[in-house]
Amino acid sequence: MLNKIIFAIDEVLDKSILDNLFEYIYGIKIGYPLLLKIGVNETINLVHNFIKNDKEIIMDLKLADIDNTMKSIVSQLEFADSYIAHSFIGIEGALDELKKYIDEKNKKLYLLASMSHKGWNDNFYPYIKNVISKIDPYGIVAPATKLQILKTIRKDFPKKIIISPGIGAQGGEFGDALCYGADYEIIGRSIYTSKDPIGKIKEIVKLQEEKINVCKGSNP
Ligand code: FNU
Repeated sequence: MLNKIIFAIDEVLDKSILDNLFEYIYGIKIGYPLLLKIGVNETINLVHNFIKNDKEIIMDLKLADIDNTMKSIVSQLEFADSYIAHSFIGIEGALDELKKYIDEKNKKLYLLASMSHKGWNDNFYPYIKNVISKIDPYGIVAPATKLQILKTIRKDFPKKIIISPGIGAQGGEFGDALCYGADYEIIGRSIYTSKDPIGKIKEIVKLQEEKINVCKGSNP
């Protein structure tokens, strides 16, 4: 079975529902909404089975600060495997030290290359591309709502893991980002607002599989 979903948990869920989704999920993405609603310890309890069984836990706080502050944040969230940071903050005194710190802890850094909302300005992409090239993160976040920029980012970084939000609630179609170069699709509301999250996730996996079968071998 295809295992290409990173579940964005931005809402408090029943632990049993989450555990039932386990086999369909590659990883979990956690951000401010959940951390602020239930706190760090409750969050750890909620995703305990995923931590124990080595599913990737991605901390999406879009770090964008000086090195010392970002390192302090990461040090308090060590249950995560990976951390997302903004690229626009630049290298010296920010991403260089953060990358070193995350490497020392054997964790992973994802850098944002472009965002999924309409107002994000991709004219800055050449600058962001340069930062990403120099920092050499584990992975990149790129939007499923803008497939041409996703395709460009994949071309520019052929070996990086690309994770892609903007599917379902934000308008991207399930499976499209996988066809345009993403390794995983980040999906939140489409799953957790569904009355039947398990049924919904099964349906999404099927749609992803169908899309991949069509685009496989072709070059969208
Ligand atoms: P859903 N997210 C996003 N766009 O949506 N990290 C970005 O460009 C980005 C993100 C996150 O819409 C967003 O914060 F860099 O409910 C949310 O947690 O499917 C998730 O991806 C999308 O959730």
